[in-house]
Amino acid sequence: MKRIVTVQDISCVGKCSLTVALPIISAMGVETAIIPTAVLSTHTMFSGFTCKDLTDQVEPITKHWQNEKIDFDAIYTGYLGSFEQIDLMKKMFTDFRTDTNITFVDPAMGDCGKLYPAFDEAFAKHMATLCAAADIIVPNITEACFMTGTEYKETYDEAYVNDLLKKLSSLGAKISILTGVSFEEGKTGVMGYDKEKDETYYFCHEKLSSSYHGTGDIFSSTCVGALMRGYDWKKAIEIAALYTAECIRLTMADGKLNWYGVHFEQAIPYLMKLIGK
Ligand code: PXL
Repeated sequence: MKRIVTVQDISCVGKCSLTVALPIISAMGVETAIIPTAVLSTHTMFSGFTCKDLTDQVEPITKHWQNEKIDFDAIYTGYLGSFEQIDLMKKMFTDFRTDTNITFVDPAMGDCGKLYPAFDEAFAKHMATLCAAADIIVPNITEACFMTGTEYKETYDEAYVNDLLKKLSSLGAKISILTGVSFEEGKTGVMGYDKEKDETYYFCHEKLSSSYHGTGDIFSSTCVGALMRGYDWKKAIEIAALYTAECIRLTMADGKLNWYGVHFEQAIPYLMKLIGK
């Protein structure tokens, strides 16, 4: 069985970061170690959330693991809350590098042209330095624009997306995957670029009319799980996109106003079918 470690916050309510990564990757049959970077009462889109920072725990935890010679097939970072946490992750990538493992960065920082309340442009530029150290990165268009200093556009063409992918690749990652890429009404998808093979791949599917919080984390977690199950990155993004869309479909079908997160739990049987389990 493969073992990964994911490093992100625990938002106690809100179905994002560790509370989706841990169940999804575990359900995919992959051992999932965690480093919680902070404990929040909810994610930061709520007002009045509490937050206990755990940055000072990261080094003692990783040092212990090094003493115990614990290694990981993937290191996956999500929402990080400070410059210091980004720097600690860069160190962790170096300290835990093996001949075969992968580093996967979801630079969770914003959406729809805006950064989340806790972040500014300097933070996005610093996150770009973590992306530079990763094998695979999965920003959405907003995050990619902030990291590369590109103007954010609501409507765009393939040339704009290709340009963004090239700029992301020049940061340093081997494979750059842009989420939320839509060229036609009613469709959305993901577009990836493998710099070593100079290969681009676009997977698109039906666009659902609602958008929910935490879907980026669901996409990334599923992608890591699928990579660990042996799928190549192109198949992994297909599986992740289809599962995320199904989570949204089930949430919409529920009919009740859902002001946080999606019903990812109810879509787990579908995910198992996607990975042939
Ligand atoms: O899903 C991204 C995310 C994760 N963690 C926290 C957040 C957010 C998005 O707002 O606030 C704490």
